[in-house]
Amino acid sequence: MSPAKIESIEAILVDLPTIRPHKLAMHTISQQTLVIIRLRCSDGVEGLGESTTVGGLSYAYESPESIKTNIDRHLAPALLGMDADNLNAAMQRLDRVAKGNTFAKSGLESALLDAQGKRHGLAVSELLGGRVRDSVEVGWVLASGDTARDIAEAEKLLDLRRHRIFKVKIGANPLEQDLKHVIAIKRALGDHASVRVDVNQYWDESQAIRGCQVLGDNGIELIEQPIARLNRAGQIRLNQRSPAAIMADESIESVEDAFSLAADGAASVFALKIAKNGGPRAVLRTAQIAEAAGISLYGATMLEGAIGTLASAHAFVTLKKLLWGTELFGPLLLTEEIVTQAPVYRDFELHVPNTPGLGLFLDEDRLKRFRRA
Ligand code: MUC
Ligand code: MG
Repeated sequence: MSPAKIESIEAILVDLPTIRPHKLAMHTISQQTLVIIRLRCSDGVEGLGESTTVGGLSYAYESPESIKTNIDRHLAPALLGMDADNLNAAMQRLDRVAKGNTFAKSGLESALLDAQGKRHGLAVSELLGGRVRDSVEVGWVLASGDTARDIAEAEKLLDLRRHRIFKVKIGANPLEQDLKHVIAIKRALGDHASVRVDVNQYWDESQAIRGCQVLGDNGIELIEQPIARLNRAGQIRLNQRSPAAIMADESIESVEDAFSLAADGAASVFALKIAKNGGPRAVLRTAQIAEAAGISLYGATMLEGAIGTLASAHAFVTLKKLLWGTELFGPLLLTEEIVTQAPVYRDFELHVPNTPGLGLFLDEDRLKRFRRA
């Protein structure tokens, strides 16, 4: 039998409301735009992927609309007619056609993996070499902007046994106000929870020196991207002096970034995002760099819906160590689902299906209702 070919690729924008405003330093999210990829093959198999970003153009250099345009105009045409099972050939062609564009490439790589898994009856985690666990711990992000509301939200989620890791979004307010906010949350939750922060690059080095010291002294375990990704020398200095671990997030926009951060000693934890590396296989290359360099790992998100979340999770369950857990909570922040079976969250963990592909199918009625006209 001749090998299945890639026959068509569709990138679909889907606008879904969030359960509450989600306030990051640079942008408040009250609606998330998913970029869903449908990749159809000549044997009738369809693969699903997701190329979602956060906050329009305020977080990264690609917006949902530019991701869709670049897929429609440049990336999809380059893949049509190729062998659907040959991911090496497909991804190498995309790297020739497009510099960067890791969000678009991540959705396409995920869709190829989903199709391959469905075709051969294997879960994506098995295609990636095999899982060493069936579930991953999932933290929650406190980002209502209000201290009392964040504490009440965290206490409720602890009671429900849904999350015991909380990342607090800071950076938009004056430093001392943000420090008071985080310390109040940590005092209220005590030893029942791990509390971390994400500054989204909003401090300068002088603020970061004080911020990291005070937060570290008050039991905050992890400080994500305190200063600008471009200030590499500052990141190295902070990583040497902060009492709390420093995690690189925005600093990693490619596997090569991960290598140079590791070589420079600019972080002791890496946030792994399939979207920032170019797919589930690409993110595992970053994980391998980290492992070789003695850097620990966190399974991060771009607030994807079910498809991108499970594409990430299938990669993360193959890792030897995932010391800092994950934040694969994207589907829980959305009020609506566009797949037939929502991902399963139970006892602080996301349970990763072991059925073919990603283990998901689209709900066509819901997709029709929420897709952008
Ligand atoms: C980021 O900066 O980490 C991930 C979780 C969240 O709340 O925002 C995103 C982006
Ligand atoms: Mg971050």
